[in-house]
Amino acid sequence: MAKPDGVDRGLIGEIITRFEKRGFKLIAAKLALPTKQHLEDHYGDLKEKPFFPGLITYMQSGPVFCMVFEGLDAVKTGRAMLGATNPLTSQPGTIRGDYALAVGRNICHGSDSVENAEKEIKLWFPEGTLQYKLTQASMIYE
Ligand code: DAT
Ligand code: MG
Repeated sequence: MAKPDGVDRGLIGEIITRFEKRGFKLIAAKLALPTKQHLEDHYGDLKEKPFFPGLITYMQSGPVFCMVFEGLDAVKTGRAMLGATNPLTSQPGTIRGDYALAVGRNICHGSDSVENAEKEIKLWFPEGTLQYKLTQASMIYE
């Protein structure tokens, strides 16, 4: 997901491009203005954290762009492409390491486990995702 700062800073295309070029297949995408309740469901495990109210305010400060990418080890590889949560420790070459400085403005979200990815896909895309074949699949996978 491109967070409101990622959308505002014109980074939707950059994020999609990085995942596309890596070989991942986009199977769902949309802009959304989530409600407070929706974000509290999304970040339910962080409810007790001191930064939680600020996180929800930030996440409601503008539209987010939600994406589902499919491919080999998509969760683990996707997290590596995003970089560490705090951009100050994100490696250069990662999305956060190239475009962000502050942990509370880290421009993107990525599911941290397959289980959470499944939950988040259901939460953000109740209408489901699209299944199709990339004609280049045999050039991406052996
Ligand atoms: P991630 O987004 O890398 O999965 P997380 O799930 O631990 O990280 O936290 C969700 C978001 O909350 C994170 O992207 C930015 C914000 N956040 C995390 N730790 C924070 C902190 N110490 N201070 C401020 N915001 C924080
Ligand atoms: Mg997380």
